[in-house]
Amino acid sequence: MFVDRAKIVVKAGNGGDGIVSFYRDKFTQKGGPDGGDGGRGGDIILLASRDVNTLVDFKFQKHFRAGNGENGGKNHCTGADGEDIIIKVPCGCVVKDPLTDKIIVDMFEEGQKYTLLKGGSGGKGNQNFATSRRQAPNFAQKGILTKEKEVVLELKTIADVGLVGFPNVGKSTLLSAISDAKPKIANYHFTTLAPNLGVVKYYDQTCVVADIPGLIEGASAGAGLGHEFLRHIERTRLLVHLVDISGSEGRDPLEDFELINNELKTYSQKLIERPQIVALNKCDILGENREPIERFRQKVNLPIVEISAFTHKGIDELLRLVFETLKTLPAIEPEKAEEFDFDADDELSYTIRRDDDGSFIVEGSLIDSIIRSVNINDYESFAYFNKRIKEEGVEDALYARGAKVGDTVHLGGVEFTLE
Ligand SMILES: Nc1nc2c(ncn2[C@@H]2O[C@H](COP(=O)(O)OP(=O)(O)OP(=O)(O)O)[C@@H](O)[C@H]2O)c(=O)[nH]1
Ligand SMILES: [Mg+2]
Repeated sequence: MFVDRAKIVVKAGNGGDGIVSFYRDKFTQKGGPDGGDGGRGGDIILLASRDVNTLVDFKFQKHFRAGNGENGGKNHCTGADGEDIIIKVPCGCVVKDPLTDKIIVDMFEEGQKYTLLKGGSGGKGNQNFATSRRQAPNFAQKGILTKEKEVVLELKTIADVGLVGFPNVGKSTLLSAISDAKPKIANYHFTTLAPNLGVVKYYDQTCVVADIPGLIEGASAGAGLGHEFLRHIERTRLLVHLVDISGSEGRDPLEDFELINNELKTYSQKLIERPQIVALNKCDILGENREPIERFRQKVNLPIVEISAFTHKGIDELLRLVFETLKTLPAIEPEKAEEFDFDADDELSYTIRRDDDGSFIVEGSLIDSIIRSVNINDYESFAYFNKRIKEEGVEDALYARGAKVGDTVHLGGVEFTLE
């Protein structure tokens, strides 16, 4: 099964919580704070690898969760970090946001790594919050909780040359003649159902050639296997347009040629502007009859090579021309990533609940975000914290929930009295 598009669900690890603890031993009744920090959550990392060439694995495994950081321990112990998850994707895998269709990253090169999601930071234990005035801090920070995200993976083959043409014109035969690839070849239409790649060597040069399923009239509107596979030659530098010049199936080679070009154009202007070399295949069938070749040459003003993928006639000339042309063409560039922030759409929110002892507990991403940007040890910073809480309407919300002056409030691990 060839799969070139998949949607996966990923989640980085939560940060572990910092803890509240005080040193105790036989001789020390009230030791200093020794609550350790939480560990960092694991990241979700993508790795481009030539070991994989389809996205089929993601049909079966769609969920990836990195490990959570462990909570801190007594005696200044930092919690263990969560384990990263490395997801192997084929080279040429473009990662997109399903909501905005923005390109997050193009996994272009073998070995390329990309951190898709960062694990949540661990919270600080109470060991961090002791000051000369507050020797027994009774609070610690929570770790950051991460959210599940969806991304779309789309495989866009990276090849130097794309082979296009009608079904049965000999594209796969040509690929097997010039490269190490062993595609299926047979005398019927749509033998090739998924792109085949082959590495072609010519003296000291190499290039990658992609053979795709045959196109027919109306492919751009879904006829035959449709034009879906043209995506796999979008990133080529050069097209080799194969024509059955023998007309062995009773079609006119010139009409075939124009028809395929029309389909390319309908798919994308860029594709029709791509340099083309025309390979007139199955010349062996024509024998001495040069009439169809001359007729084609009169009408088409492009580099034309007469070949037989079957007998290998003209193959060397074709390769020479292909490599000569490639030298003049710019390298393939990865697709540009667009500015994208996974968390941009996350609404910062909070909830208020009442504890058994009557105190109020305020929790949520808004509180986490405020508290993390504040150093509670520092007076000015703490004043900023108070100001933000007011500005965001948390104080009003507390009063609306029935809180009164003098009530205790727990907010992001900080305990204070409403005044
Ligand atoms: N006589 C002759 N037959 C050829 C030549 N090239 C290919 N063939 C035959 O044409 C038929 C189709 O070849 P394929 O290579 O499968 O054609 P294709 O273009 O890949 O076809 P699809 O994958 O269906 O699009 C096979 O029977 C080949 O043996 C050639 O140069 N001369
Ligand atoms: Mg084929």
